[in-house]
Amino acid sequence: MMNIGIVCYPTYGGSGVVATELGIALAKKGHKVHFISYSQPFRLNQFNENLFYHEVNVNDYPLFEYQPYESVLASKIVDVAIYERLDILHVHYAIPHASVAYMAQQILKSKKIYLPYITTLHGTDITLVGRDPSFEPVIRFSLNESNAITSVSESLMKETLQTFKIDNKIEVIPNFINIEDYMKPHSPCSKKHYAPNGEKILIHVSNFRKVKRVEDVVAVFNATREKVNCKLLLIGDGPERPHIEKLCRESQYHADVISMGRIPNPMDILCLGDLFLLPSETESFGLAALEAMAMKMPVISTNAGGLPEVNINGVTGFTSNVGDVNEMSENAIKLLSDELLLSKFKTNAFEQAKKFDVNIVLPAYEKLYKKVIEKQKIVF
Ligand code: GMT
Repeated sequence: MMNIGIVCYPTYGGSGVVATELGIALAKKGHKVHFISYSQPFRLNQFNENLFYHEVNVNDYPLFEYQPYESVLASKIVDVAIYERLDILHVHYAIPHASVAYMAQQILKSKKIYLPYITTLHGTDITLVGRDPSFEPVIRFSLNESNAITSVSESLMKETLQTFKIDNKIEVIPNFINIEDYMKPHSPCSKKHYAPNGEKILIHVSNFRKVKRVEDVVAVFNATREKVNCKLLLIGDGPERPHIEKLCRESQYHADVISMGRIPNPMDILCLGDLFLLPSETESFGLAALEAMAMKMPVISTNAGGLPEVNINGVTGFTSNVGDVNEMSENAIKLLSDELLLSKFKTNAFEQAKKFDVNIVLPAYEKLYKKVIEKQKIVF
């Protein structure tokens, strides 16, 4: 069994969710997992004797316009590595975690302790933020220094290799779900609450950032609602939410849209849905789509980034070019007005989700950890 440090963002977002679910799954297998973050990751909401959480607190000082979070995080990693005897550090999201991991590794080396680190790329760390020249040299360096790099999709792996000069190999380990969790009974409220007259339920879950193109969700819903009696549930919160709610209020179908904000467990709502909408500008993987599919929901998404690796066009849902709301609406109407077709797509979505089960994906991470630890023992 290994002592594993995990650094991640605790906020609502795919990378934090994947890091937390990975840590929980590793802990259940008997590994000791130490989360290091600036607040408790929101999905780290269960007890396990193998799970530990180390909070990074940055003290305020009048001199700082920007608090030196990276320095404090590096110091915390050093502390945890020494006293908890970490075998490996796994950082999720390259910025700034990969360069902080490198810094911690160097400090530990000076104390004759060797801590290998693995960087998992999640998407916007490469596709949006990472491209920014103000980050590029640091990202490239800290990726090349990583003892291993993983990417959550083939598409992100290729994009990273095109964007940065990376000499290191990038291993694709896709995101995952625990399919067993999705097979348990869920909803605390019945479908009738949202769809009293048997309306179909469309769902969108995201952090309401521009990249999610939530206005396209509204456009697809409005066009679909013209032909099919349906409701739209919007789950999540973020910078675009006020603008989206304004759009919905101006629509003739405003009474059919429910904007719920963040909910503790999306499964409680996903189990009510008939169709999931994810019209993102870019999506390295689309964990939200996979979670919906695990709940037997077909997906209407774009074909951007890694989405086609998850949502198979014409099988588990449909994929369209970014912004093609007409095609997305036509596909939504086609699915929702044909019970047989909808039921077939629901089954297909579930079957596809099973391929991303934790029991299939987790061993790939464990194997990589062992390989990296063994290799470093030889080098050091
Ligand atoms: O989608 C976001 O804005 C959040 C972001 C994150 O880093 O938390 O999500 C990224 O990582 C997820 C987990 O690997 C992927 O499923 C998302 O596709 C990816 N988001 C983008 O690429 C926009």
